[in-house]
Amino acid sequence: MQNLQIDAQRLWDTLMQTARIGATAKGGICRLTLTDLDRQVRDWFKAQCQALGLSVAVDEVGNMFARRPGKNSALPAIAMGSHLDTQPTGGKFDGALGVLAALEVMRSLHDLGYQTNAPIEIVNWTNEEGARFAPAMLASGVFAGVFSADYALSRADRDGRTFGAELERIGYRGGEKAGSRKFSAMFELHIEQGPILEAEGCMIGVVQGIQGIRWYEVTITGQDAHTGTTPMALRKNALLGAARVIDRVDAIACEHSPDAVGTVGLIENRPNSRNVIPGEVFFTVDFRHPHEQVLDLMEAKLRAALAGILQPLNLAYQEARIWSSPPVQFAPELIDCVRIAATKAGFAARDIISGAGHDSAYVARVAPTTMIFVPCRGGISHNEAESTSFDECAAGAQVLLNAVLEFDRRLGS
Ligand code: HGY
Ligand code: MN
Ligand code: MN
Repeated sequence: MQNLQIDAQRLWDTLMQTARIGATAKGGICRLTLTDLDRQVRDWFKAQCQALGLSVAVDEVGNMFARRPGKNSALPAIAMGSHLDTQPTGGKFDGALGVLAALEVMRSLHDLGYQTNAPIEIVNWTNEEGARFAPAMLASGVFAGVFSADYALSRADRDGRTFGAELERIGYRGGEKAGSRKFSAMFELHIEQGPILEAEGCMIGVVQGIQGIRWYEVTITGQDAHTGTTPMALRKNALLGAARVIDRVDAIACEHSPDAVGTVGLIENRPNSRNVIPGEVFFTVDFRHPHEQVLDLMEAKLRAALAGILQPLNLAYQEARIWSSPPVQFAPELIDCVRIAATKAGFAARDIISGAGHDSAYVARVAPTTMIFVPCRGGISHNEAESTSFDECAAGAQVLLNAVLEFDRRLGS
C-alpha cells in the first residue's frame, strides 16, 4: 500500500477558516447546535464535500453523511466522524478536528486518485455536546437505537425551543431514517481533552474505550422571602440547600478518586435578586467513572445527600437521572489498525481511556468503532483557550488516513 500523505497546511487552513464561524473574542468558538452558526458551518461543510464529488445525505435528526464510492459498493462504508457543534465557550478543535481531518483524508484520496475497496464516509453528528439540548451525543444515540427520533426531536433547550423545531428551522431535518445506513467501521479522531499525552510526550492516543457518564437534574424548592425581615430560623433558602448539595457532589467524587469525577456545571437561581431569599434553584450533576458499579454507589450517595441535607432545611426537591451512558470498549481489530497506522506514520503511541464522552460511544453499538487521540495544550478543553498544534493536527489526520486504509486493505483482502 502506497505511503499516502495528507496535506498538513491545507488541514490547518481549513481548521482556522471554520473557526471563524462562531469565533469568540477570546479565540474560541461559540457554535451551539442547530443555531444559525451551526447552519452556516453545515452549509460550508456540505459545499466542500460536494466540490470533491462526494454525495451528501442528511438523516431525520440532522446527522450528515458525505460519501465517496469505493471499488465494491456492496461493502458497508468505512466512516470517519465527529461533530461541528461546540460548547458556548468551546475551542477550535473539539469535534472540528475529527470532521475536518476526515475532509482532509477525502481531499488527499481525491488528489491522489486513490480508490478504496469500500466506500468511505465523513459523518457530522448532530448535538454531540449536549450543551443546548440534553443529553449529549443525542443524534448518534438515535442512529444507534439508544434514543427514539421522537425523543430527540422533543428535547427542549432552557428557552423552551425544541430540537425538532430548530432542526426544521435551519433546514437540516433530513428524510433518511437514522440508523438505516450501515458502516463496516467508524474511526473518530479527537483531541484528548486531558493532560496525559502531552505530559508523556506522546503524539497518539490509541483509545481503548470511554468511561461511563450519568447526568442528573435537580430542582430545589423553598420560599421566596424578604432578606431583611425573615429570621434565619424561619427561612426556606433553596440556594443554601443547593450550595450544601453541590459541596457534597464534589466530596462524593473525591471519595472514589482517582477515577471518579463529579461536577455541577449548570445552575439557575430564582428569582436571583439580591434582596430576595431564593425560593427555587435548578442545577445539573455530571458523574463519570470507568465502572458502572461505582457510578451506582455515587448515585446512591447523591440521593442520600439530597434527603439528608434538604429536609432539615425545610426544602422540597425533585431529582431525575436524565442520562446514563455506560462504559464502552472499542473494537480490538480497529484498535490494531490505529496502532499500525501510528507506527507507519512514525509517531509514539500509548493506550488510553477517554474521560470525555464522544459519539463513538454510541456508534460502537452498531458498528466496529474506535478513536484516535492527539494532545491538546495543558489538557485544556471546553475552554476558549483550547489549543492543539499544527503538527499534532497533522499527525492525527495522517494516522486517521493510515488507519482507514489499513482497515480497507483488510476488507479487500
Ligand atoms: O460531555 C462530554 O464529555 C462531551 O464533550 N460531550
Ligand atoms: Mn467532542
Ligand atoms: Mn466537547
